[in-house]
Amino acid sequence: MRVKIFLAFCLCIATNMIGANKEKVSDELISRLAELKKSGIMIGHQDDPVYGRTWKWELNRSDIKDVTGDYPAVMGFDLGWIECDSIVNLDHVPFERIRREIILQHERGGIVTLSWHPTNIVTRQSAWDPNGNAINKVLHNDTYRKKFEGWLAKIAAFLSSLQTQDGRKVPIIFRPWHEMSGGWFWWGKDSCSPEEYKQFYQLTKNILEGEHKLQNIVWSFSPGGEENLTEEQYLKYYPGDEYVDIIGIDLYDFNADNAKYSKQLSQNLKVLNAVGKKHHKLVALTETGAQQLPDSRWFTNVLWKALKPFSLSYVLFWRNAWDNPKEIYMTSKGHRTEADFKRFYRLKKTLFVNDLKTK
Ligand code: BMA
Repeated sequence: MRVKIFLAFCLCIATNMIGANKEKVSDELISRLAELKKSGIMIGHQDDPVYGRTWKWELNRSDIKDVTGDYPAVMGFDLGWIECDSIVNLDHVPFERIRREIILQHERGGIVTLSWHPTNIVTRQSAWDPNGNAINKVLHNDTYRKKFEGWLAKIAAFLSSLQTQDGRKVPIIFRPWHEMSGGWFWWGKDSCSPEEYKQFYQLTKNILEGEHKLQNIVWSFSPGGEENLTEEQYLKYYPGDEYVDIIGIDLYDFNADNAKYSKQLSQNLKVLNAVGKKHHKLVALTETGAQQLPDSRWFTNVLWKALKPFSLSYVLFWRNAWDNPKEIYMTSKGHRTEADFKRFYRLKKTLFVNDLKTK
């Protein structure tokens, strides 16, 4: 009997020790991202495997795979409308399908990043309604605080449902409350003060990790790019080193103004790299693209020339919207950029999912 008690005691100590040393899956992802950065820049695409320029909802398809035979290293998905208990997101992609694609991407060795465009919590209009003083209400009014906590419970349920067959949680990069330096979202610069924004971001993390005990989130902070950005400006809404793992910017080549885009991208990435070094954070171009891709050599001639000098974790191209021909940001079969994208694919430093398998 005594021997049995002793053995049980040892087992208990051993289990606790293993538990204490066990790394969070989010920390494993952060270490892996730091390692991968040494090999090159991972290429990503929003909604890549669920629809493309000329198709939607097919399985095992991707505009990038149609052109290169390979999936992107990073896939982005959006959780907008999960807060309303909708079964599809704001772009009509079923959440079941998103869950499935996240797990598939993880199993093939790829990375996943999630954005969230929730409806305005006060006005119930879209994410692009800056009215209602929503951040202040979530922070100081019990009714809205409760409502927000309810929303995060739904996010938590979804994130904790991301697991492989053997029960391991899938780590993801979560990028909530993005582009706050612009005034178009209800969490943006015209709707709250920088202090309120920081508290709101911190609250989000504290609830998801403190109350819901999620351990699979890598946190990303991504203001919009700006002309002549300074470090101080970049950090205006920064919630703090303990809340953020990856810093990024969202910057687009709108109106086919390649010169303006290249100049701004280089200048902004310089600032971002300096901030990343000082704060020991990974750096990414968290959203980008040339709207409608009028320039057939844009990928190698414009984007890559600007990106090449920098050490970045990843770049995420925005979606080839099935519902809006204006929102085309990625190549596809038969598109004028197809040949150039193949060249972009073959560059040693651009990483797609096959390049990650062994790493
Ligand atoms: C925006 C646009 C919208 C879309 C949203 C979420 O930038 O692409 O059309 O609904 O992202 O994907």
